[in-house]
Amino acid sequence: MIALSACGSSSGGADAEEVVDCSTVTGTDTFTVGLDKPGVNGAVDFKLMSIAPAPVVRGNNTWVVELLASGAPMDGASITVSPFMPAHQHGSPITPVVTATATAGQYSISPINLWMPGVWQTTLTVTSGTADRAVYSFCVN
Ligand SMILES: [Cu+2]
Repeated sequence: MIALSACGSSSGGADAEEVVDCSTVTGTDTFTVGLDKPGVNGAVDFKLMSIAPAPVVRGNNTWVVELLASGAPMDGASITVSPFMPAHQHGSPITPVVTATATAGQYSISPINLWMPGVWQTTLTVTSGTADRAVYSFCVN
């Protein structure tokens, strides 16, 4: 008989089948339309406008974010997006592609590949004009 442990997997193992109970995880975000993150430099306001699937899932996700500078939608911004798993100090092998939408200041980001169960911190960095960044944190299982 084989005992399967839901918790306590070895710290060295990047186990995609690990079970994580996100209901016991604190300090992560809960998606609501317009989920607001002021940039760390105080220059850009980040608003998460939609996510698909909802809630955030393990695997590929598509998000739409709105960027505001002094309350005005930022068009033509250059944005990089980096998913990172702090517990294991690794990212994702897939680089998300950022595409401007038809709505002023809004950008679609896909795929945000959260390939392991657990907490992922996804950093959105604006590199053009008004540089700033914000982090969205979600648990997936
Ligand atoms: Cu991991």
